[in-house]
Amino acid sequence: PGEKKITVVFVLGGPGSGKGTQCANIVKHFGFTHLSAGDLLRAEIKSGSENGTMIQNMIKEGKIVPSEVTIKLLQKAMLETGNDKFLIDGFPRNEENRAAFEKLTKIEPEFVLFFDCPEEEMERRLLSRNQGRDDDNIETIRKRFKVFVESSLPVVEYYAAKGKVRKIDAAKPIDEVFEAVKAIFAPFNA
Ligand code: UP5
Ligand code: MG
Repeated sequence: PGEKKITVVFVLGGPGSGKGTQCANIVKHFGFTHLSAGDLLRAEIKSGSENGTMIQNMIKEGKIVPSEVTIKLLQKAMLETGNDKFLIDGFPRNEENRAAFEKLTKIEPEFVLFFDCPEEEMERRLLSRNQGRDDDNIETIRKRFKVFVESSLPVVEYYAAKGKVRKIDAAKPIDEVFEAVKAIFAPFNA
């Protein structure tokens, strides 16, 4: 009572499905703050933190970093912004991430925005991204796809069973994907 309600949307989808690209569009139109768990972890590596080497090795192998590390970074970023509407991009990636976030923050997502894209299209995008990411090589990309199917899709299924998933065809051009995204966020335009 009296507490400001925090709105969280989890943005999920395979590697290269367009999460970051579409989050940038949502921020411009709907006043959310974009928190990419992957970006926060990469910033942690660059900062020279004691966890940096461990995080770097896990990302290179496409593995999921322990939730306590990721959740701490997300919580810190949420507090720092002062906003009350967040897009959490690329998290939770497994059942343990999901349960730990809920337990520690008591936050339930408003809904899950799920970008559905075939692997061959995601692979094409990642191989032509050229942003110097350590994990954008074909060996790591295959590992990322495997982890996504085995560990992350079950999280999407968990929320689908609760009626919370808004699925988007992410194989279309960027502007067409955003038209579909806009329709889902329209209620937040008030
Ligand atoms: N592009 C985008 N949309 C397009 C479209 N509709 N048509 C054509 N091209 C399109 O897009 C990727 C590329 O495709 C870009 O060049 C873009 O222009 C183009 P982007 O928006 O960057 O896709 P995104 O889904 O964000 O891809 P990303 O590679 O960031 O997804 P991942 O989920 O693989 O990466 P993330 O940074 O979330 O995680 C990286 C690693 O960090 C994980 O593998 C894991 O090791 C670790 N991690 C954790 O351990 N825990 C976490 O909670 C999060 C990450
Ligand atoms: Mg991304």
